[in-house]
Formats: sequence, structure tokens, C-alpha cells
Amino acid sequence: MSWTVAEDLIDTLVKAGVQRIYGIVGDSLNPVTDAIRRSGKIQWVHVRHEETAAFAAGAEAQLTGHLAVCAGSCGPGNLHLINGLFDAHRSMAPVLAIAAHIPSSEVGTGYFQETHPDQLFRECSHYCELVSHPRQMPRVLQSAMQHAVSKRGVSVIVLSGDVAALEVPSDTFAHGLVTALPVVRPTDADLARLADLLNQGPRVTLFCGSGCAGAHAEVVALAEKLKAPVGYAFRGKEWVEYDNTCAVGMSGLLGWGAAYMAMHGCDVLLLLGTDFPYETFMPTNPQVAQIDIRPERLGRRSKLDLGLCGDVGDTIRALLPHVEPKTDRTFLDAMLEQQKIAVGKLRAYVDHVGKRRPIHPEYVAAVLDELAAQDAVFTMDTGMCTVWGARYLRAGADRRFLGSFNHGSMANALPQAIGAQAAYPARQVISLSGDGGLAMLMGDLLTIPQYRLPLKIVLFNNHRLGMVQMEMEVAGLPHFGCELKNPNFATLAQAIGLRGLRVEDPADVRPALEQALASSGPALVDVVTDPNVLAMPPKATVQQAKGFALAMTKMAFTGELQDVTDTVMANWRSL
Ligand SMILES: Cc1ncc(C[n+]2csc(CCOP(=O)(O)OP(=O)(O)O)c2C)c(N)n1
Repeated sequence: MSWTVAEDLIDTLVKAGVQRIYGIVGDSLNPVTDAIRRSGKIQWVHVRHEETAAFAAGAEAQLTGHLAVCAGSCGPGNLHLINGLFDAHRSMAPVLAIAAHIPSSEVGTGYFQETHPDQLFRECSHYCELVSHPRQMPRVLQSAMQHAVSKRGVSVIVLSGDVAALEVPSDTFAHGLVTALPVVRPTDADLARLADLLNQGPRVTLFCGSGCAGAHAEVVALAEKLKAPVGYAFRGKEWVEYDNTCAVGMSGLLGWGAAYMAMHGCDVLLLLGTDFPYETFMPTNPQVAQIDIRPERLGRRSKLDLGLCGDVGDTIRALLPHVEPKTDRTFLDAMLEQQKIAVGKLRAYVDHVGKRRPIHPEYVAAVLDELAAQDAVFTMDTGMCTVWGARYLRAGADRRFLGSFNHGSMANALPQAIGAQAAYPARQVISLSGDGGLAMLMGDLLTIPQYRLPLKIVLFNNHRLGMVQMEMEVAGLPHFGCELKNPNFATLAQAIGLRGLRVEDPADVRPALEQALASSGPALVDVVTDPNVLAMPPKATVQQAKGFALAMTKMAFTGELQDVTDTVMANWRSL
């Protein structure tokens, strides 16, 4: 029986556990999509923009931990994957992209739709190879999958349609995806050095990132033994915030709580699986130790006194017997008290929502947190939605948070929600979308009814590119190019086949969210929110305050007095 490269590809992916491929069909991809159709074992999820395909695959991979796949046709088709692939790669999501290519005989001739995907995707992948001969195929695919899964990130195979249709020689070998992972921890001598450092420092703080995935019990045990406050970056929040009596919130621009203070007031700061990028939020006084599975990351964000390569869980398990229990809780208790105060301040626009229109977005996020399921998957757009998610959504053992936390791309939330809901049809999936973000990949609202995905979209419709407006203000610049003239998105959603609810009055927030979450099908809640809301980082600098004052003054002088008044009125409780 003849067996083509495309058939071999699909058969191997089925055996590796791949359940669906997101993409858009095209001539060069025909042998592959036809092999999918004939196999009947993989679902083809056809989206409306290939960027959605890549984001959706990235979300599926992050949630399941398994290989997820997307595909695009030659030239512009696969080029559209690129932004989502950058996001997946930087999130360490095991994703395989199938980039179909122009006819192999035409490569290098400036042919119709010619690009060079093997060069284009190099920066956003661990492995990116052109398949030009069928005999390469089983091994190149094996290698692509191994790179994606073991190094955690993106692999790309570039495949011309004519090569995909060629017969695979019968003597090639094939074996399944190898997923076994090693125990990775520092040597005993290095662990002893780390234990010494922790034992000697009276006040220790832990700061956690996504490398703490699956290590909740270990991090909490270490914190309790050391009486150490635990701060986190957003990608660490979902793993360490819940059931943790030492948790003191997040640091960074999105942050709140006592994490900043705990990191700056300690004697030893232990960074666990975090590549938190903002040097300005890192302290210079304490001794800093860092554990990361990727040794190339050690020391690139802050001063470093001891850097060790290891998996967080494996390392803490080996370290714990050498850590002496501390009895003095003074530092921890002081930080927990600060945390309580900070949480109280966060409630300023939640507990006193009043009748003010447009609605304060903080209130919407807080009510959503209250009403959402304990195992909900939240996706959130880059922009203010990420701030509200960071501050108002509480983590839980089974809740998951997805954003474009490392790549920082707009328009991530809807496509990530599509991937999440495709992978978990019975789970509550909620997209916190910005109006700018939603509009950017709005075509894929159509994918929701097409696949009967029951996902919910909560739209923070502030008629602004709000995050950038705020950035302009803190830099002392008047707003420019941030206004959005929006339709009624609830009506638009209705026309597409989603349940659409429009909310302009704070009193309607709760009932509308309740109705949306209770409905068995997809729903979009279009909440008209305040465009002038500011989100202060946990440590606002004098420079930022000055910038804000300067922007307001400039706007007053250019006649935009109403905007100035609105902004001050919107934020007086936080200013
Ligand atoms: C693809 C892309 N384009 C531009 C930006 C710069 N940017 C970051 S946040 C943002 C505004 C987002 O606006 P919106 O989705 O309406 O959310 P809001 O901040 O108003 O809540 C922009 C333009 C980006 N990060 N990604």
C-alpha cells in the first residue's frame, strides 16, 4: 500500500496524541488536509485568521501540557501564524506548526507567494526545517516533535505540497513521541550552598514564576519552613497563590500587594522558575539565589549570588531536608499585614461602585471572579484586562490563567479561549477582552458558533486603547491615537449567533454576568467601562506621578479640560 508523506505525518501525529489541528486550508496544504479528512482521527479546526490558529494551539498546549498543532498554506497563509507562534514559543508551549510551501521546483525563483518559512520562523522556534525529500520525513517530524516537547516551545516543518504527496520509502523507521522527562536538580554540593544561604538569612522571600507549575506543595512547604513571604509574577500566580498562607501578591507593573516590599526588605531573595523581566522592580540589597530549569536564564534579570540549574519541584524536594526551620515570623507577619492593607485598597472601586457611568472595570473583574467556576479557564487580552485579571481574579487549584504574558501581543484572549474551549468543551472558558484586542482578530468570533464553542467573552469596552493611553499619561504625553469608535458589540454578537448582553449601568453588571455564565451556549457581555481609569503599580515612582501631572497640565492647556476632569474624577480614590 502506498503511504504518502502527508499520510505519514498525520498518522504520526495521531500516534503522538494530537487531537486537532487549527488552520486555514490552501492549495499547498491540500495533501495534508486531505490526509486529515481521510484519517478521521484528527479534527480540523478551521479558523478565520491563521494568527488565531497559532494562539489557539499555544493555549491548548499550555493547558494540556501536550503537543498542539497549527498549519498554514504557503506564503501569506503561514506568515499569518507568526505572531501566535512567537507567543507560544516565549510561553514554552509545545507547538508544532506545519508551514506549507510553494512547489519545491520553484523555490528560489521569486515564485507566486514565495517566502522562506525556514528562515522566517527561525527566531520563534527551537527547530525549523524544510522537508525536500520524502526520506527525511519520519525523522524530521520526530525531531520536530521532540524539540517542541522536550525543550518546550515551537517547532516548524516546512513542506511543499508536491513533497507532501510523494510516497514514503517503505524502509524508513518510525517510532512514537518520547515524553519521558528527567529529574533535574543541582548537585548535593550546590544544594548545600543554597541551604547555607537560606539558613543564614534571617528574612527570606521567595519570588515565583511559571517554573513553579506542578510544584505548589514544594513551594508552600519551603515557605512555611522558612517563614518566607511568597511573591509572584503573573505566570507564577496560578501555581502558588492558592492555599498558601505566605502569599503576598504580585510585583511588576501589573502588581499589587506586598511582594515588592517583601523582595526589597529581605536578606535573601530566592527566585524560583521566574524570568520576570523588569530589572527596576528587582532589589539590589539582599543576597539573590535563583533556580531555573534553563541555566541560560540565570542572572540575566538581577544581581545573582548563587544560580542553580534545576526543576523547581525536584530541587525543593532535595533541598528541604537541609533547610533549618525558622521560628521567627516577624517579617512574614509584617508582610502579610501589608498584603491585607493592599488588598483592602484594591476594593476601593469594588465595594463603592455606586451609580457612576461609565462603569469601573475593577468592579466587573471582581464580580466575574466571584461568579466564575472554580475550574474556569480565563484568557485575558494584553492591555488593561491583564491588569484587572492580575489583581481581581483569584487563583485556585483548578483555575487557569492565559495571557500573552511574555510576548505582550494584543488580541490573544479570543483565540486562546477558542483553543482552551476546543481542548476542554465542558469547562467554563472566559475571555477578558479589550475592545482594541477583540476588534483586531474579530473575524474569529465567527469560529465560535461554527464549532458550537460555549465560551464567554467579557468585553471591557472603554472605547480606548486604554493601556497605551495610560502609558502616555505617565510619560507626560497627552493622549494621541487611542480613541476607538465602537459599535454595540452585543448587537454584533447577536448577529453572529452568540448571546449578546450590553451593560451600561453598574447595577446590571452582576445580572448580566450571571446570565452569560449560566447560558449553555456562547455569550458576549459588552460592558461599557471607564476609559480614564489608571492602574498604579505597587511602587509608583515620583517620575510616573510627575509624568501624569505633566500630561494633565498639557491637556488642560490644549483645551482638553473635560478629559482632565474625567481622569481625575475616575481615579480620585487611588490618587
Ligand atoms: C499586536 C500589538 N499591537 C500593539 C500593541 C501595543 N499595545 C499594547 S496594549 C494596547 C492597547 C490595548 O487596547 P485594548 O485591547 O482596547 O485594551 P485596554 O488596554 O483598553 O483595556 C496596545 C495598542 C501590542 N502590544 N500588540
